[in-house]
Amino acid sequence: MSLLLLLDPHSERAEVWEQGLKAALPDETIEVYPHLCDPAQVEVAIVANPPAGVLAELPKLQLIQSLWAGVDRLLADPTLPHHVPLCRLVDPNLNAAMSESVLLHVLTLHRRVPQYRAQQTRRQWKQWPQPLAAETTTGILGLGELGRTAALALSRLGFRVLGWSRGPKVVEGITVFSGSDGLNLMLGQTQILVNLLPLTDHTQGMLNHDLFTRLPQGASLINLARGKHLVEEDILEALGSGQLSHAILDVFATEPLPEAHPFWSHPQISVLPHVAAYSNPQSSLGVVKENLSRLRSGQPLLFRVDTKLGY
Ligand code: NDP
Ligand code: OXD
Repeated sequence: MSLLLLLDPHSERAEVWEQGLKAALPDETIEVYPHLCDPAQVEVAIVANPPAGVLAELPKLQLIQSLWAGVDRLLADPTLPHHVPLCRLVDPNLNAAMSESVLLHVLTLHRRVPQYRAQQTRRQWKQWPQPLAAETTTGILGLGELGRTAALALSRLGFRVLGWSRGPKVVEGITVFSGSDGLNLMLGQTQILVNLLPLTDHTQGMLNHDLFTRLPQGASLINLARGKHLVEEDILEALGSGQLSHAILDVFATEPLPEAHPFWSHPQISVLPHVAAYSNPQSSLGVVKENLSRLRSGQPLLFRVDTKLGY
């Protein structure tokens, strides 16, 4: 069985993945795209945002294993071979890294860091009220692997945490909503909204004017999922009108964010270059190994994507 590592051609970490994969699987034949001897020999593709069209050219493919948690770019490839199982990355280290990001950004907003930074530029000494975490309500869109872990971490810190998922669920200490009525109820109480939804036909563009008006005035947004969840003109309008006070954005419809983009210099937007949680070769290759062994022994694969639902 031959394995093919297929990465985004602009990946800055291609070498780390290649070395990690070869060290984790010393007995396998591993090729790295585009240096490929015979496409007909490839049975497993280990991918991170591969160029569109390549997977369709591997006639013996039996497994597509994503090194990313989100598979929206893979599913957007019209030539993706849908008969081949697609599995995504789930990894405790990714959950831990994402929870750190969520805690960092929620605390930043809760303790008014952007406001104090702006005061500093004006040499202004002004102290604002300091509510405790228990007096602040955070709402998490998406209570999957990453959202659930982050919600629990916020709750441990004392925040009141609400969460929204597609189906109803129970998460200890978190008030969970689902459906559009549930979303309304959650938004009406949410002061800091965190997006950790997958990008699907249902979630694309949902961070829009209509959603912002359902939040209390002065609420803030943290988008750590995908740029296409957000309608860019609508966030600019909501910040300008005071409906929202600040947005921390880690992901963008176009990445890297173009130099001339208005987000870069907006005083109420903090821009981060898609760094909320990196997939870590050391820990995530464990999942790859496990799925290879399951494929060989005919056991059910871990973390298989439902390509109809899109996550
Ligand atoms: P999961 O698939 O584990 O969780 C997805 C959650 O979203 C589930 O709770 C699901 O509900 C909910 N959901 C999906 N569709 C809907 C819908 N239409 N309405 C309401 N809820 C919905 O994903 P992960 O937690 O592993 O990852 C989430 C996303 O985070 C990834 O898709 C990726 O885009 C992003 N990400 C960003 C990173 C970064 O560095 N910025 C790093 C890693 C991931 P239910 O539980 O009912 O199925
Ligand atoms: C992912 C990401 O989906 O890094 O894993 O965004």
